Parts: sequence; C-alpha cells; structure tokens
Amino acid sequence: MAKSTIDGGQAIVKCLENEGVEYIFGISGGAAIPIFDAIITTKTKIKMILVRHEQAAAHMADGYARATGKPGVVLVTSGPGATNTLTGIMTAHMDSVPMIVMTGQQIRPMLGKDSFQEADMFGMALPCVKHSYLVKETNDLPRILREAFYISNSGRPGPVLIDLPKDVTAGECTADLHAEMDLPGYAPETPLDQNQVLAIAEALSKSTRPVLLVGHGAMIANAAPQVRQLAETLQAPVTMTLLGKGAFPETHELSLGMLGMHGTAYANKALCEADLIMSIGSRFDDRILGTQATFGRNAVKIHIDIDPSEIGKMITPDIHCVGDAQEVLKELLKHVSTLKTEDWLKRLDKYKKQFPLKYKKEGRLKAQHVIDEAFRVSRGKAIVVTDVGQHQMWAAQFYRVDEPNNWLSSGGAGTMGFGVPAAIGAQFGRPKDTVIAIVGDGGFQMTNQELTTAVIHKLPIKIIILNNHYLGMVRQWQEMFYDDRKSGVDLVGNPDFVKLAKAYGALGINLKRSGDVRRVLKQAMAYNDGPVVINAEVEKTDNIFPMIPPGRPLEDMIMEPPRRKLEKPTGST
Ligand SMILES: Cc1ncc(C[n+]2csc(CCOP(=O)(O)OP(=O)(O)O)c2C)c(N)n1
Ligand SMILES: [Mg+2]
Repeated sequence: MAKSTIDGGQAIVKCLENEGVEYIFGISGGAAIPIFDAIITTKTKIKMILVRHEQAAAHMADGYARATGKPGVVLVTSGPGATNTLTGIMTAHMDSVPMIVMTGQQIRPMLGKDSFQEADMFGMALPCVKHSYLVKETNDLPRILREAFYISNSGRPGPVLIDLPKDVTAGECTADLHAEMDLPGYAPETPLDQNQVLAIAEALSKSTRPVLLVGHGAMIANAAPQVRQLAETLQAPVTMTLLGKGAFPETHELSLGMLGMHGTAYANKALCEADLIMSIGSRFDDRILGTQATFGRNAVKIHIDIDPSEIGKMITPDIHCVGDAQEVLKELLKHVSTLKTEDWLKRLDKYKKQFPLKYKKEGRLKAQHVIDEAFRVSRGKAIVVTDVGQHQMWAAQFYRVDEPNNWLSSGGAGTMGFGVPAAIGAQFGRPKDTVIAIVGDGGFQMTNQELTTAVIHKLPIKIIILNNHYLGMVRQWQEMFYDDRKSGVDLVGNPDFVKLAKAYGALGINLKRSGDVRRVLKQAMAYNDGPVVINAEVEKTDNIFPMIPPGRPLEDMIMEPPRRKLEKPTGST
C-alpha cells in the first residue's frame, strides 16, 4: 500500500470515505479548521451539513443512524462546540445508537493550561460513550477511525468520541489509510450457548400463556423476520417497548402494542397474567417493569441480550442467553412448535375489546385524533420521529408501526429537542421516505432553529406541533400527584408557530378544528418543496392514559382520569 503524504485532516476525510460516510453534521471553529479545510481540499463527495446548534448535529447523526442502521457522524470544534454535543451523545448512548463524534481540541502543548476553548471533552463524555479517544499522534488517525466505526456499530452499538488536537489534524500523516485495528480486549460477539437455547425451547413448550417482549435489540440485530416467525410458529402474543416499535408489525393480530407506563391496558394485563415472559433485546427498563419486585412474579422469565451486563441488572431471569437476537432466534426456531394458546389469545382479545385505546373526535381538537389521522393518511408507512412528552406517548399508542427503523424516539434519555433534528437526519438518510415529526410546543422550541437546515436542503419533513401551551407531561403529573399545582409548566408566550415557520422559509399551517384534520394532513403530505410545520391547537389539559404511576406495579394501572387524590410518587421519576 502506497504511503500518503497528506495532513491529518485529509487522512480523516479519506478514512470517513472508506467507511462509506455520506454526511457529516456539525459546526466549525478554530480547533476544527484543518478537518473542515480537508473537506474542500480532498474534493470529497461526503456532504457537510452545517447546522445551527451542535446539540442538533448530534441528534441529526442519531436520527440518520436509527433510520439507516449506519453510524451518524458529527464534527464540531473544541470547548463549547464540543460540550454542546453532550446531550446528543448521552441520548444516543442510552438508546444504543451508533455514532462517531469528532471534536476539535487545543494543540497538544496547550492541553491542561486552561487555554482558549479547551475543555476536557474526553473526561466529560466518558460516562456516556461506548468508547473514546484523545488522539496524540497524526499517524494514529487511520487506525483510530477504523476502530471507532467498528466499535460503534458492533455488538451493542453506541457513540464513540474522537477528540482531535489541532496540531494532530494539521500534522503530516504518512500512515497507511487502511490501517489494521488493534483491539485485543474487545470481543463483541459471544458464541451461542446451545444449552441455553434448548432450555428456552423447553420452557416455551410448557407455556400456555406466553408473552414475547420485544426491544430495540431485536431491531438492531435485524431480527424482525425471526420475531415474526417465532410469534406465528408459537402463536404467542407480542408486546414492544417504546424503542421496539417496528420490530414486530403492530397491525398484526398477535400484536399487543406497547407495554409499560403508558402502554396498552391489554399488553400490561398480559404481562400480569403471563406464565412466561421472554424478552428479546430489551433491557427491562423501569418504564416497563412497574417495579422490579413485582414484574412477572408468576412467570418464567427469559432474557435474550447481546450485552451480558444487562442480564440480571433489573430482573433476574430464570433462563438467559447472551447473543445477537437474530442468531439466537434462528437457533431457537429449530426447536419450537405451536403452543396451546387458544384460550390465552381469546382472553387477550377480550381485553383488547374491553380496554381499547380511545379518544373523542367530537369537541375540541385532540392530539390523539391528529396522530390517528396521520397514521391513516400516511398508511402507516412513514418514518415517525417524536419529541418527548405527552405527544410522544400518544404517538406511541396511536401510530402503529409495521416496519423496523420507522419509529425514532428518545427512550432512555427522554431528550426534549430530539424530534426536529432527528427527523432531519432520518430524511437525509432515507430521502425517498416520508418523515413525520410529532413534537410538543415545549420540545420544538428547544431545537427549532434547525428549520433553517431543513429549508436549505429542501427536506420535506412534516412537523406536527401538538400545541397544548403546556409542558404537558409535567403538568399531568402535577395534576395527578401534586394537587394540580402548576409550577413552571405554562408555556405562555409561545410564538406564532405558523409565522415562525414562514420566517424560516417553511410552509406553516394552522390546525384548530377536528373537522380539518384530514384536509390539513393531506395538504402537508402533498407538499414536497421543503419542511411543513402544522401548528395543531390541541386540548390544553388532556391527560394520557392508561398510566402506571411511577414506582407502582403493573397491576395498579390507571385506565381513566382518577376521581380520588393519588399519592405522590416517591421512587424513580
Ligand atoms: C431537555 C429536557 N428538559 C426537560 C425534560 C422534562 N420533561 C419531560 S416531558 C416535558 C414536557 C414536554 O412538553 P412539550 O414539549 O410541550 O410536550 P407535551 O408533553 O406538552 O406533549 C418536560 C419538561 C426533558 N425530558 N428533557
Ligand atoms: Mg406541550
């Protein structure tokens, strides 16, 4: 292999090309200039997307990664440019999203001297990255870039930080650009334990009330076909976590929809009555358990996960299997047959009829109505990106997702401001698909400056603001658990979102009446010249149900607005 005589910045760009990178999301600055310069001098085909805030760059890379399965790439400068990405890195880390974050850094001789825009990004990001590098030699760049991409998207994916001192990127790089990796301590794939697969098959064969609980890991492993085959073979019902939406078709008759705090009543009831719960790539997080002590107390619990540190973290399973969900299921499918679940499925059907998700179309405009109609108008085929709050949970309930990677939501971190930039990233990654962002009036205002990015690139994303003039989810908790004392939740002073959209050069449409929902959504779907912002003036104080109060068992699910005062939650938020 010929040795190159290029600088560090150029080496980075060449290495990104080798990794198949299409887009870099970021903002420049002094410490990152050599890399930004290399984007020009190398004449690369990689497109640099200049955003308006670094947090948004990270969410765009995240949305791109969730929609495509490929790592998203971020490039920012040192100090504040770097720290602005931390929320986005943490968000990706919590949801196992592959991402490469390159941050400029002060030159090596000035490190540790409180020099201009010096921030210990390596140290600050440490708890929320899968791995990180502070590059000390220009010739290490090709190896480090290769390792970073490999680590980021193998095993359990996650963000990798590469902190890049300016003199390293400005220095000469003579190393082979196809450098070998040097990762003796990293073994992301564990060989499958056949005995555990057989033990799972044996437990399943004895079950008459099984539930398959499907999480993000199933999606990351591209195991949706195997999940479906397993469910249909066993005749077992399937419930998904917030991030598992799409790993099994929600319109399938065996689907119970989402489980957990705001999951369907029938999914949560199924878990309470199941004799076997098998998690495929979920981490049993606190939003789905009710409480650790009570979850599935009468059920055999099985945990399949690629990350051994998840086994026993929240729930001690009776049987576990460490491995890639697709590989485990492929093996398991060789050993299973149809179970006697007729009575169980009948019982769950009865629950579906008894406790359906519902809302009233009459009267004031309802958030649920807008989402339900968005589902119909897009025939359930759109990539749906949400922000965080009540609208997110309503979207999870009413937008049924049938295909993997079509539901993008900040689950573990619950990051407000995620929706719009993640939708932009998703649209860059999948230009032919329809992208709908369902956001709240609060979260939208955390990153709405990125309308500029969407307008510049003519991205036809459909942004639906479910505008209740409140930080609705917090207001609901205050109403339910704090005697309706509304503290710090009234969004009085919201701008006119339609005018705001127009100021950015986007199409803005007001939606105020139930009778207009379909027409407005169809208008938005038909508009392809850039982003559309629908300002949907929804009922201000509607609440989301069912709800399992925090720190309570699944059995304590509240179906309707409670008449009596509820106890203040004391446990986790
Ligand atoms: C960055 C960030 N800050 C604060 C919160 C806490 N929080 C969770 S939901 C919520 C309200 C969201 O309001 P809005 O975006 O209007 O959505 P709504 O609940 O009204 O649908 C808040 C403040 C958060 N999740 N993320
Ligand atoms: Mg709101």
